[in-house]
Amino acid sequence: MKNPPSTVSPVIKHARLADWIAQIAALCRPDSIHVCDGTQSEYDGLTARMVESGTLIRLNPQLRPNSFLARSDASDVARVEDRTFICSQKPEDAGPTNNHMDPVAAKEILTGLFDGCMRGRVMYVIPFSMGPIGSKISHIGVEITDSPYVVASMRFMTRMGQAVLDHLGEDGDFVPCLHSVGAPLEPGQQDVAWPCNPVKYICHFPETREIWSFGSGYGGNALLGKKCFALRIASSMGKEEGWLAEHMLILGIESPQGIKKYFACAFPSACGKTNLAMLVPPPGLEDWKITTVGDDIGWLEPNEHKRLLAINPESGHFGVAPGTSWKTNPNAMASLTHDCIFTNVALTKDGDVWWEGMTDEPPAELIDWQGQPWTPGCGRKAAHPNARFTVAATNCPSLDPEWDNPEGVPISAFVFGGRRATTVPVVVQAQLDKHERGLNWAYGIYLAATLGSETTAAAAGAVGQVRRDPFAMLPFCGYNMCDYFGHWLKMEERLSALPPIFLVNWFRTGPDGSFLWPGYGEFNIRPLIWMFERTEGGGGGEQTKIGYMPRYQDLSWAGVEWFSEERFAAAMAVKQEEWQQELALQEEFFSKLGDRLPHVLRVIKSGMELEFEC
Ligand code: SAT
Ligand code: MN
Repeated sequence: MKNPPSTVSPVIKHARLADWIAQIAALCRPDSIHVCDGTQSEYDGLTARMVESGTLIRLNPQLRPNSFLARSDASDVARVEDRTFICSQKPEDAGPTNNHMDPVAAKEILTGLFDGCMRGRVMYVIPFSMGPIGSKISHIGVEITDSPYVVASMRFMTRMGQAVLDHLGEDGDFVPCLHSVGAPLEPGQQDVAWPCNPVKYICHFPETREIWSFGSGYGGNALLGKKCFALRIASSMGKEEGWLAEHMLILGIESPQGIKKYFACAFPSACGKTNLAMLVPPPGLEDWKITTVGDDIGWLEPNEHKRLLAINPESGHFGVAPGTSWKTNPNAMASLTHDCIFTNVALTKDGDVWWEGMTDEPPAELIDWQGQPWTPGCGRKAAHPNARFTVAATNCPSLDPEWDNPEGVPISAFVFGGRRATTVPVVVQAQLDKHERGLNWAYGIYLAATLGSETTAAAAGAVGQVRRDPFAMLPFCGYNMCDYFGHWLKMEERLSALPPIFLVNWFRTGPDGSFLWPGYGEFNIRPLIWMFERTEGGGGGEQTKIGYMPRYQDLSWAGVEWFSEERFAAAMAVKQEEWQQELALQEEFFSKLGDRLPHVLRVIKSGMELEFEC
């Protein structure tokens, strides 16, 4: 080892963990090693050093106490799906929707890239728990990273530090998560504010439960507890062990009578999950209460009574800033008033933050997300469309009292939604009269499996194209998508009561391109209330070709009497030609999935083709 690391503290009593740290240090050759204890003073020290080095800008403490702005490199602003790999032994276990790499070949390339990659830097060791420490549903990971920004962010997003080490004991299980920005410093070389590498690899080894991520410092590429562990590796753990790791927010909904339920809702990235999870019931419906368990990921497991219980494995929010305002999401705005990190938003003259949609009128001048002067007419966006905030869940006023309960919360319904300008109505329940229990479960899985959505800025690449995003898990399923559908189908045997499944679409537009449904804010309480009533055996509606749908009179319009029956009809229309097209697109997707696709999904699709005279 060229640069022997300095003292390791806290002391690691776990032999396998100590070995792994030593092995990675020998490979990456950092200047020193820092094992994170997760304390506030550690965080304060890290952020102070990042302010000194230019990675963070301290925001005006009068306006935004204990908060910081980070500006990423312009090339490192989102998840890189084409550089994300599932490295299973057999390519067919990664399946047709994932990039596959042979695990031995991947390790060889990665070992080459990690060789000496932390020279001139500190190697941080972050012990973290996904889920409440000690919960039966939780799992532990250890991330090694050379990015202090990642350490600071992981402190919000996970339970991390000494308590996790204590829980690990001398031989507890953990998922090793290795990360480097891939930018070693030569002696005397000046660092940049956001080091990263044009070469990127985000590799997952489901069989050995390891993650290796190289080259990016941004979001899901670098905060390895999130998409890499809590979705890709965890989905494959759940397949083996009989539970589910899902791209789902979890919200609590309480009726005026005081009946409380929890819904698990899956939407693709940047489709308003945070807004839905933090919804504030509008005037006329303030007797209803919505509370937040999580805004992005849910781990769901049947208990000994075959009841489905869920935890949010995260402990913070990494939310999309643009579009977030006191109008669209007051709870998020309240969360962001102190102790948070913003990435790639604009800086105001008085040292505060701004992004598109935060206020109706933009400030007269700003510094944009790349550090350039900005004025309203300049033709550029002030914040990057995938600009983010990172904040502790405990900052959120709508936080559910059970959010940290190690037992989890019982799930009463599943909601799946995409961003679709046409075809898909505001809300439909996956329930067809002709089906029995098992087949209606399978029908719900069919609707989730064929979910389509327009792409967003959350991933690098073109924005606005409809792609199939089954269960909103396309970029996050750590194994063969067909086997994943099979795993969901099998849950039927593992559950005594099957939560009803709903499909929703907040994004349908009229002929002039404007939204028929008023976006993804408080308005969505109306379908939520109808879904709540359905779980209670109520909720009026009618049978249609695609399921059970509310009529105009079945939703509450309290406070928004201006929303006409005609407009509702347009937002709910199930059109023959659109569904014929939709089924043709689904066929394309099914053929791509190949012959591991569960037969029942094909049978259901054929039934739909008959209905729509394809
Ligand atoms: O994957 S990220 O955590 O960067 C954000 C997302 O896509 O939801
Ligand atoms: Mn997400």
